[in-house]
Amino acid sequence: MTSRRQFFQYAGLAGGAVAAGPVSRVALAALPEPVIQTSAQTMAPLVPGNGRPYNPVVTLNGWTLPWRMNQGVKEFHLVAEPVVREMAPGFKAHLWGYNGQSPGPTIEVVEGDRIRVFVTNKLPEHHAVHWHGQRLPNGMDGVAGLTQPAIPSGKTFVYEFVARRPGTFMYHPHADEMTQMAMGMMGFWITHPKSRHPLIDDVQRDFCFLLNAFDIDPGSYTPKTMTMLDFNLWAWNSRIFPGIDSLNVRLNDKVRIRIGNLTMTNHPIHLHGHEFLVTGTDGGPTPKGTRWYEVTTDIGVGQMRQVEFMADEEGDWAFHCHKSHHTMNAMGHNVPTLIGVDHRGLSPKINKLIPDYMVMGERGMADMTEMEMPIPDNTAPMMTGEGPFGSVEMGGMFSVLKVRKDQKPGDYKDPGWFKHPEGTVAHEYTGPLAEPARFKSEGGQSMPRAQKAAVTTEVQVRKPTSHGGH
Ligand SMILES: [Cu+2]
Repeated sequence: MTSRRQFFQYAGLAGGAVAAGPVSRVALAALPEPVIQTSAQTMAPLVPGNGRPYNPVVTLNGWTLPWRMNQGVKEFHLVAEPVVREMAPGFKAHLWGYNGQSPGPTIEVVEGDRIRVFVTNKLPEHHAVHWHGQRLPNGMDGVAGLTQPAIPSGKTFVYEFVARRPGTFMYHPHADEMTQMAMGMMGFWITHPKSRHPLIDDVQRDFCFLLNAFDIDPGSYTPKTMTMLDFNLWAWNSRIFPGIDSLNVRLNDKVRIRIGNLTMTNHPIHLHGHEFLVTGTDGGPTPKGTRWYEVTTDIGVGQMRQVEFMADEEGDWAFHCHKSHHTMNAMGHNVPTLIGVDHRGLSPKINKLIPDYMVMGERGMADMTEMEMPIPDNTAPMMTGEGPFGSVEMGGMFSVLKVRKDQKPGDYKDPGWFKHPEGTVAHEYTGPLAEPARFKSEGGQSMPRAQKAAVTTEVQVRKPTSHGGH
């Protein structure tokens, strides 16, 4: 457990965290006042002002919902409503969410807590909230039509249960689910252990975020909700790179990252420079004998994974989904590969017909970040993000783990770019360059084809310096 002094250090961070204050007897008879978040920044951890103590999490580009205690019950108030979410600087989306943001606020409770969640529906259609992964009375499971009537527009329903097992959970709609999730409705739920747990270690940093996906045409604001698989924006907590905050830790901190997948495909999440253990799933903490070190863990649809590692290598370490099209933002899909095609002379001709025509992908796609390519308003560039050495050429599900010796304990602030020690950065080799030695026979077949008249196909390789050389 974190000491009280550490709590104050967390609380001293910039952010909009609201501490729970005393509530009058009259007010307790009414609904808890909903807390609305207007910012898409990562908020400081919400230090528990009452109830059992715990070490709070940090929600990437998100926040934790304040509660009030009412005769021993933790009361929360979620408001389902249309929101405007800044997905990246310069790009806002019209989404549906909870309490002003998509995703909704993280709910943090302690094992054994009695919970009461008021859900007010301000959507134009009915709603219901499913508490994904929880042990609870069947009638509290939040499946519209099956375990409860849907919450009509304008009405408030109450959910009540005991947080029976510690772990990493989510909440999401279970009424017109495809539309409401495609619009960004979801949130994180963490149940902290009530005392020392043999399978849950103390950590110095505890992060969480949800994987979500949208289909928003460049230049527009509202997701296409009928999309089944072909989403074009891959997000962490409804943010896309370079809009995702970095994960800032102190050298030799033990770090936990909790991730839930509410997209319609799997995401192999990959961390550079460190090995991690999967210490928890949707079912709770994993037995120690089942843990092994990895640098990538695949998170299936509807699953949660909790990974832990020692941040013992200083630097700026990439942290991203390993599907390379998930680290790009919206783009045209039906573009043929043009690598190696010589376009010279073609552009001027086409430009006579279409003034803004631009050759795309002749040398690869990296040009897409460098060119001052005209894009519609309210659109995130396809590949972007200025690093200390140039463009990172990323988008979507990408962020950076920043490990620093001089980061203060409990300080989640961005320390800026890593200052590499002299002589530790890859650099140009300027010595003599020998022709590469090649095998006499390149390739070959262990089971050759029958000797028929073989037709030799001429394959030409164009190298960057060989324009016109063949
Ligand atoms: Cu992915």
